[in-house]
Amino acid sequence: MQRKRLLTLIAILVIAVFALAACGGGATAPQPTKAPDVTKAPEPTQPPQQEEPTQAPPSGEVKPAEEIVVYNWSDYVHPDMYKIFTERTGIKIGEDNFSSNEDLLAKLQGGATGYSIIVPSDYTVAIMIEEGMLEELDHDNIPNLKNLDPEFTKLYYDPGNKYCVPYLWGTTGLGYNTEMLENPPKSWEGVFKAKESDPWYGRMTLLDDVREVFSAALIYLGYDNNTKDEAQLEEAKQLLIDAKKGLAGYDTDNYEDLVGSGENLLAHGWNGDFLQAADEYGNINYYIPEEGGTIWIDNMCIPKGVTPEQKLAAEMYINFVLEPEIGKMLGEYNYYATPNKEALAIADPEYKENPLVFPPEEIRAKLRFIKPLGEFESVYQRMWDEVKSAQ
Ligand code: SPD
Repeated sequence: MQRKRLLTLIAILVIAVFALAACGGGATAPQPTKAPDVTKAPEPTQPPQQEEPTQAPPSGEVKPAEEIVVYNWSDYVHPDMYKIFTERTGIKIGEDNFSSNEDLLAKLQGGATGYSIIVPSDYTVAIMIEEGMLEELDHDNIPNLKNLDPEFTKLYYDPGNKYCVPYLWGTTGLGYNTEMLENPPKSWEGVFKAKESDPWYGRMTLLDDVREVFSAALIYLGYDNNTKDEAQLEEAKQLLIDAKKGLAGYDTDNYEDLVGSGENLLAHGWNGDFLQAADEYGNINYYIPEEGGTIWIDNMCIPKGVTPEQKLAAEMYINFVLEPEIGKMLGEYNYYATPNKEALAIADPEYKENPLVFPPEEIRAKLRFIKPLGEFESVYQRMWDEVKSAQ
């Protein structure tokens, strides 16, 4: 009898200790936060195990298409994302790539069809909505919209996410080879007025992107990067023409690899592209020059002209991307910032505390959005053509 009471007491004590441990009752010191090292990658994320089906196709007459094509920027998905989605839904995903918002716009305006999801940046979404180029989203098919940070549901170009869902956001600045360049230029002046004695002279590239390049030049000159003042634009154009002699070229597709391999030392480009390449080459860093840079939000949208079946499959894919585990996997792999608050809640500290992915307030204050300019967009394009064709 006494032994039985003793055993019961021991059992209660054991259960209590386990319960306390499970509740985190054990005292542990908070981990100190350390500045993230951009040259070292966090461990690749394990593809999440399926807990529940992504989303049962809504009952009704429409069945999702068997295959859809996403028209996206290159290197902008986690390598397992499409596979996981296909395993869950049976819907296959193909991908085609564009290099700039202007290329995407021109292609669709030129009548390209076959894409069920496109990924334009903020100002291009505004243009596409204005031109009636996007389908309205059926929010009933995208219940994971609730996972978006509220900040991303009130965007100037699409309040209430009527036409699109933010995918990732990032910044545009300069990346450099840390082994071959000890002191990269702090100011855009080093890019636009490079001297022959500068180690990066002739070994740097600018993005092949009209609005990004003019934004950098206008920010350097102290002007609004969305100016409609032709005299300011002329000045920026002349600066860009004079800067050409110090450039290896304009490049949007391989600039980070050319910096990593040491062929170039410095490049204008997107934060996540440099940080992904830093994983591969181990010798790249990224920064925003002292005058500032640009900030942007890329979005998943459905172009007009898709079939109801493609639209449903596209909405299922958008809903899938909004799952917390998928959002975490996508952001951590690409080193771009997720707009998904539930993904962020479960993300690794190394990701969410990386100031090159989530810039601190003093840097945020120096970042500018590229805005839609209506008819005036053609003035930028004309000046860009003049820059590109100048000898
Ligand atoms: N490799 C993915 C790059 C995505 C860049 N999109 C942003 C463009 C902003 N002008």
